[in-house]
Amino acid sequence: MSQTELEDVGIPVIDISNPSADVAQQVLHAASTHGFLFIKNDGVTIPPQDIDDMFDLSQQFFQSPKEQKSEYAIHSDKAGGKNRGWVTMQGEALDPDGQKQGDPKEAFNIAPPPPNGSLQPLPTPLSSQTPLISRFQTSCHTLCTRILTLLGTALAIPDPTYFTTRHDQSLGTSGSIFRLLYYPKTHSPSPSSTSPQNETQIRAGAHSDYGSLTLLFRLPGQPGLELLSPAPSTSHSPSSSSSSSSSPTTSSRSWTPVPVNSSPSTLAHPPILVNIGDILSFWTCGLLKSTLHRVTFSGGSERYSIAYFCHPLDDARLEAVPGRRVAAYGETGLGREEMGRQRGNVGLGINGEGEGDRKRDGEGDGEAKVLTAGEHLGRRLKVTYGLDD
Ligand SMILES: O=C(O)CCC(=O)C(=O)O
Repeated sequence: MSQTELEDVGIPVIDISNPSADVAQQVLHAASTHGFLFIKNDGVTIPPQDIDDMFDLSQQFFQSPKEQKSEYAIHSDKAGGKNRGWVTMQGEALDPDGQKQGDPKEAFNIAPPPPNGSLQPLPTPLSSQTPLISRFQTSCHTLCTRILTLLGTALAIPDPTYFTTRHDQSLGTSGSIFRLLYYPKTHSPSPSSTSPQNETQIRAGAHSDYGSLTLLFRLPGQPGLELLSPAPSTSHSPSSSSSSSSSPTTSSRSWTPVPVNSSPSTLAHPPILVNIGDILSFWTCGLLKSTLHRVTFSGGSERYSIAYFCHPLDDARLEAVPGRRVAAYGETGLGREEMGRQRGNVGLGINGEGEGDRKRDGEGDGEAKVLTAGEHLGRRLKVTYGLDD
């Protein structure tokens, strides 16, 4: 059996080591219901020893002096430019409306090397481990490419390489980011502390991911990730498109924990958590779910995680992929609603575009503006970090 259902959230663990039409449908089903799935770790594609070594390296880095980390501040020239480098505590807000203070966490962002180029400048101790970092990035990208191939098969996209050519890192630059994350203890032992040790805090605000796929690695005994349960299922048929009753309600949705290892007794290595990002939602008219998630746990604990945010090449256009299934979903109420949310996140109107965009770009009335992946990421980062263009 290649699929194990988790009783708590129902996120399946899928074994993709023997890809088939059935496995592709399993991946599509999870991606279009939860927006999350676990991939069974085959022990080879991303070797468990590399995962352990990356966590050790990450701990060494985050425990290094603050002055050393801040020399490689996020977006700085020294760290290699935009979206690369160290994010200090509360240096970013994933949910700027809900988290006025910024997220209580640190991060370090590493971009893939450009074609024929080398890795960005790295601080100690990361600089002494560039073979491990490069290998890890490449392994993550290989796994993402396999998942994208399965999704393309299940969606019956006429060009089977549609997704993978748009993620071929030898052809150009992309917004992909390999990210080390550290959530330090935040409680103060002083009796006057306003943040008691056991009080649960939001450590990464509610957000969906900006790229196409995210791989997430966590440590056993360090829970905290929660996803917003899917909207109640309503009719997906095109005929429901004009009915307001096809819109999901949010009242029955709730935050649900995502386990680190769903089945420790049967899985030798924790499975790799995968979630769908905004770009796959754009490409599939909302059929694939870019699900809101967040991190919460008590201020008395610390936590590490590692993420690989896989993005298409910067010049990839975010228009609906060819194929009947995606086109049909785009006509449904759920598809329109999701596209409205996605377009709103990047300042575009629902069917046309934002006022300023149409005038600036001189496009036709009512014609929806198509962003490239690079433009989309630029708009998302602007909100997260308050960056200028
Ligand atoms: O740390 C985690 O488990 C999740 C982090 C996350 O969702 C993110 O950085 O986008």
